[in-house]
Amino acid sequence: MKTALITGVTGQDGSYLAELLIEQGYMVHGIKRRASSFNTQRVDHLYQDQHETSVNFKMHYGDLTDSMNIIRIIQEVQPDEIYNLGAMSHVKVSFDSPEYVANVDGIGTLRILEAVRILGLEKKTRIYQASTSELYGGLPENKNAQGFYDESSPFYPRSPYGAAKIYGFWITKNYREAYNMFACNGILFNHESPRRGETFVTRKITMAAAAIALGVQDCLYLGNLEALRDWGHAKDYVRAMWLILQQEKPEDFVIATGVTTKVRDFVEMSFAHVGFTIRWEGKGVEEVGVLASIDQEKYERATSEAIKPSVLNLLDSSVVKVDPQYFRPTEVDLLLGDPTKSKNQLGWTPEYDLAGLVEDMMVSDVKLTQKDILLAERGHEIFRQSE
Ligand code: NDP
Ligand code: GDR
Repeated sequence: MKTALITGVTGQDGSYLAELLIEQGYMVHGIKRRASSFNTQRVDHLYQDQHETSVNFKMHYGDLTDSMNIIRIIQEVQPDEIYNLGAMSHVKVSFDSPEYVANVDGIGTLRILEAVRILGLEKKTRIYQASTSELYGGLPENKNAQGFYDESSPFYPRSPYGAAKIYGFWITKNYREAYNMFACNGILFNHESPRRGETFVTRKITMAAAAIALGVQDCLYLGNLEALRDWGHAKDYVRAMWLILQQEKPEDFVIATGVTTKVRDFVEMSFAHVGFTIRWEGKGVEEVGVLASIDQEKYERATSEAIKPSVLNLLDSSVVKVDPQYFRPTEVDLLLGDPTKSKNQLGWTPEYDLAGLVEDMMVSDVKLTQKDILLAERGHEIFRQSE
């Protein structure tokens, strides 16, 4: 039985990866942070009573800012594979806490690599580092001749997050070259899912589209509608992480779909799921998305409900508005990855396309909103902070 250690196991990717590795027969250890409220919702279904005999999932309290803790956990677990997914992963928030991000996302990676070395596990332990398309910064002149970013495109990070992750990228590569360690970067483009954090743009959109359709929210406020992202499904992307560590030689790989889409188009696709057509009016910060029509059949299919009068009242009103507070001091305008190397060498192909991703997220968020409405009707208070 192989043993894996996942940092960031309570996050979107960590939870899907833990499921995948357990399915593959691994003993999975995860690092969770101590918090004053529950932060393990994404992995609660994997929890096992540690008194059982055949336990294959275990969590340890820890933090990537704490070297001693990292060394102790790795010493105890003796992992065959480490997936370093822990990070402060929100690009906009990284402008508010740049030092913390450097510590966790940058130096945190060093702590993992150095712990493996200190413990003499260089030969045994393979390491996956969660690198990111944010390293490219979206500079048009750095794309390859076909218009994509690939493994040899130059980096130009545009945020404290990107700057911290670029250290993580290079220190991983350096430990591979300096100490002959099996340490690899997956340069993953954006990937989303029903488990995506609520403040990333796709999830913010699908949650709002569901809430507006069900009559519990009037408007969705967004920043840059023109940004283009190469969006895939997290379930497909964690499979690529695993494949990267199963290769004969340690190498870095771009994981992407090769298709890029505007934020505004993701908005249209999400609302279309519940039968809403959006008409854009105005320009710049004055631009609004007006609810132009509702397709009754589609609405009923998506919600199993008749359209409420309060929802019909929204016709011709602005259900999407631009709020400059969501603009970033420096923006990454366009990301588009070339997955040729991962397709050829890893044999990786995504199962979900963008339509399938939107469908999966919308079905889940409609259900979640209906559950919230039901609970609220029965007197339970629901607190969902929309950002
Ligand atoms: P999430 O934000 O969903 O999860 C991040 C995880 O890191 C959470 O488990 C979080 O814990 C944990 N974490 C945060 N700070 C610390 C810390 N100081 N010490 C230990 N753990 C910490 O991110 P994703 O799952 O989406 O992404 C996984 C990784 O992949 C991240 O490193 C991200 O930067 C990177 N990445 C993500 C992409 C994407 O599109 N999703 C694309 C490319 C790279 P808690 O739950 O307590 O907050
Ligand atoms: P990103 O993801 O910054 O690409 O980082 P995010 O979903 O936050 O933003 C994508 C694009 O949408 C624009 N945008 C908004 N973004 C947010 N969050 N909220 C808004 O209201 C909004 N309106 C428009 C953004 O400006 C941006 O252009 C994600 C993270 O998962 C990183 O950890 C990961 O490394 C990269 O993807 C690849």
